[in-house]
Parts: sequence; C-alpha cells; structure tokens
Amino acid sequence: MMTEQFKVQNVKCSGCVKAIIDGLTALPQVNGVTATVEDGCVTIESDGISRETLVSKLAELGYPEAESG
Ligand SMILES: [Cu+2]
Repeated sequence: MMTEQFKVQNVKCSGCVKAIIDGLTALPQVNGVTATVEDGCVTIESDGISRETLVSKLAELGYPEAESG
C-alpha cells in the first residue's frame, strides 16, 4: 500500500470532495481517497499507481495540482 498526497485547486464544497473521491476510486489501483475543502488536500491510498496518473486524473476532474511554493 502506498499513500500519495496532493494539494489541488478548486475544492470549494462537499460536492467537489465527492467528485474527487468518486473519480479517483474509479481507478482500479486506488483503494482509498480522502479530500478536504479547507486546504484542497487529497490523500490517496493505492497499490502503486503513479503520481502522474493521479495528477492527470485530478486535472481531468477539474482539480489541477496547486502550484508549490
Ligand atoms: Cu464544489
């Protein structure tokens, strides 16, 4: 089990959180997802899915990774 964490943009309400959770758990290797409205933090437990795949899926859902720094 691997845990990846991302800061993403556009998380505004519980509907966004649900969209992120539903969208990412649809990926076969993803076992668990949590997301928070307050800071746009998304945590994903998976069987080794790549960060690139997760980032592109989040962007496709409308939640691109936040710029760091
Ligand atoms: Cu929303």
